[in-house]
Amino acid sequence: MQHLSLIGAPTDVGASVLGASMGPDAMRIAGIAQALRQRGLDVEDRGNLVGPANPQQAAQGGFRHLAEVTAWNRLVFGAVSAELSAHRLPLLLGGDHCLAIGSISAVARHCRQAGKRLRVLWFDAHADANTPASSPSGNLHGMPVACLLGDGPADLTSLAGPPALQPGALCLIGVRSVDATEKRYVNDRGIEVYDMRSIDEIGMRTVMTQALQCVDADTHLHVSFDLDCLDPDIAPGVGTPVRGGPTYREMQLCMEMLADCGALGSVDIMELNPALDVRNQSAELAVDLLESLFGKSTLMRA
Ligand code: HAR
Ligand code: MN
Ligand code: MN
Ligand code: MN
Repeated sequence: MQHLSLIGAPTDVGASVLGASMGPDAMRIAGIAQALRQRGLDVEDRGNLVGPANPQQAAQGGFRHLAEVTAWNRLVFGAVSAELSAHRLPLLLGGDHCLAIGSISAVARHCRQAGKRLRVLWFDAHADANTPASSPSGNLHGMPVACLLGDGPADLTSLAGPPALQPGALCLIGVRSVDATEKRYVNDRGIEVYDMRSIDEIGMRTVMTQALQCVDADTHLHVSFDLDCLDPDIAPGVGTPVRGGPTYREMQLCMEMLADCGALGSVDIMELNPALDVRNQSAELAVDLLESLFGKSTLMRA
């Protein structure tokens, strides 16, 4: 039996648009724990972490709310580390995407200790690869990719000691809103990216086959899912929607292929903003996709 722990991180300190702080409870209202238990998983809901409020201040030195973002990421780092040590799969309920710094730093340290190779699939409309020098907004949810690669404020780049990720461990999927500085950052480092154009051209099946090519029995697969990756027609409850994202069927296929690869070790489900949602449909969609990620299939498969 797979053992799974839900960790709520109710904050929007890394974003401009308020409301992602209500994401964890909206996913609970959509029945996340019950749905995953129906899949035969042992699910513990650890409740919500308690961290600092959002001070809603302007950027200073290139970023907003560094102290609060650091405090939240330390909490997430501790909570995710505890679940990994207990051989449970942490499922982080965001909260804005800056919190992936804490979760992936914890996963990276766990992999170093366990001698496992880490693979991170980052599903997002955005590249999240700004640094304080390049960020147009100062919002730290636009910088987690760079922080995890070692570029950003030291408080955030060194949560796990050395940088959490090497560029080759990372793969971005679904991106379609990338700042010029981010484009250079990603290309200079040779990061594997499947933007919407490549999904259009080669199809989601080939994208996922390639993204999972290096995954083997010694790999810990981390899925960091920013719900704004999805087309806003089906997932309106996000703070920074961008038109032209993957369809429901494309994302279901992604989740099913991830389930089949058998290497899933940890998950972030981020940026759900119930204040912008329509009758909790984005939360319900997130739960639906998670069911597929944890093995729900239409029919028995050989
Ligand atoms: N690239 C822009 C910035 O850095 C926008 C970031 C949008 N936020 C996210 N990221 N939801 O996934 O401000
Ligand atoms: Mn383990
Ligand atoms: Mn993001
Ligand atoms: Mn995004």
